[in-house]
Amino acid sequence: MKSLTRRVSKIKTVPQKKRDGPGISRRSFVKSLGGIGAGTVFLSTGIAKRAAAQYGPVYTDGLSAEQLTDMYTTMLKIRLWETKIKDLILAGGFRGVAHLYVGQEAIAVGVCSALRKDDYIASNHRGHGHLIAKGGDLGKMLAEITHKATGYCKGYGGSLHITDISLGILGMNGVVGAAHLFAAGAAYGIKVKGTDQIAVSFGGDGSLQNSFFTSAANAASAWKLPWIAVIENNAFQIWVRSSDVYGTQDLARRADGFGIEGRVVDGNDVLSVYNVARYAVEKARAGNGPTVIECKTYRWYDHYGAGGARIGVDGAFGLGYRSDRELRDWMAKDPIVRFRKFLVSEKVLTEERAEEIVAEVRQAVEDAAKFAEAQPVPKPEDGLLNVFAEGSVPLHNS
Ligand SMILES: Cc1ncc(C[n+]2csc(CCOP(=O)(O)OP(=O)(O)O)c2C)c(N)n1
Ligand SMILES: [Mg+2]
Repeated sequence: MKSLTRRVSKIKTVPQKKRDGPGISRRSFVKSLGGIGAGTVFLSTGIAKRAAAQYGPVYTDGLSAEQLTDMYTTMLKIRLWETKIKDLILAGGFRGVAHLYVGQEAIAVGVCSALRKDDYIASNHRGHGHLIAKGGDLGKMLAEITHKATGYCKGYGGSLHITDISLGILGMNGVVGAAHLFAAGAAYGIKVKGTDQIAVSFGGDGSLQNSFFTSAANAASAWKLPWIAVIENNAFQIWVRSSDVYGTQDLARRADGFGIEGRVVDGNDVLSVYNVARYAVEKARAGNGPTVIECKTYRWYDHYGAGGARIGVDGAFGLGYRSDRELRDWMAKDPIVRFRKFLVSEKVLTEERAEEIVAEVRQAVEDAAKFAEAQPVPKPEDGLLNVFAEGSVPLHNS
């Protein structure tokens, strides 16, 4: 185990702020990692030392075999639970809408593994992964998505509004970018209360296009709020390629103008994401303000639903706005396959155990689907319950 933690500590971390600075060039640093898709990404000992000095603390150092296995299991939960939803949509009779997160699992798991249960997350329309990584229940989530009376929001909200305050989940949200303002608001509340919690917002590359992020970033910077904005850059805003509508390649640079530290990370490498998230969390808990983390990634399915997908086949092909080849290139960087290879090569898991976990998660997903299927739909006569508040609101003195 000792040697594991030592070797895990050599995982890459490339803070954008320093990557063009003196010392090891970004090019030779990345080259030393063995390249994207290489599975394990160790640095040689000499470079690791210099990288730690140049690129800051390496938090993956302290991860136990149990934590690493949990991260693998949670990524699989997201993958297989959403794959089930895709198959249900294709089989027909699926009630509701779903923006699938498959391909981006390393981001939700890397970030949420760095958080405490009492920290907050505010999620967007592609948020199932965030919720599962923060401890959301697979059965209750599926019941909500299929509008059943025992779902998270009693079937009223569907995929886009799942909330569980007891887990710090402030809700998914269909309004692009709004999560940033929600989380910054929660971070303001944390500051007023004087606790050491953190509030994280998840948004896509499109979430920087309107004023929610601007307002949130401005306030978070001015008041040093414990806010972390995670930008999941999956290259598209619906069917529009982000590189066609942004003048900058690294969206983390948007943070510069607000005086906020912006970092770029490989969003398909769960340990790299964890490392930079943990850095931002430690910084915010110590009262040193916000961070914007841009994670480069790719979604495997269409913007929503299951267009171009088939039952039993991963990925959505034949879509007009992207090439199958581009999708296949990204599927070759599958964050779960990469992490599993790493865990097996580090002897955290055997191939047999890794496969057993797949079977266990598959069973949990089937159980969740059976649970959701058996749940009742809300009664029409209850349609106006939970819409209006009951009781009275005390008058304000001033
Ligand atoms: C304020 C607002 N504007 C427009 C939309 C329509 N809309 C829904 S998703 C989406 C694109 C979001 O892209 P991105 O933030 O990159 O997230 P991704 O879907 O790629 O995960 C848009 C424009 C919306 N829901 N809310
Ligand atoms: Mg996007």
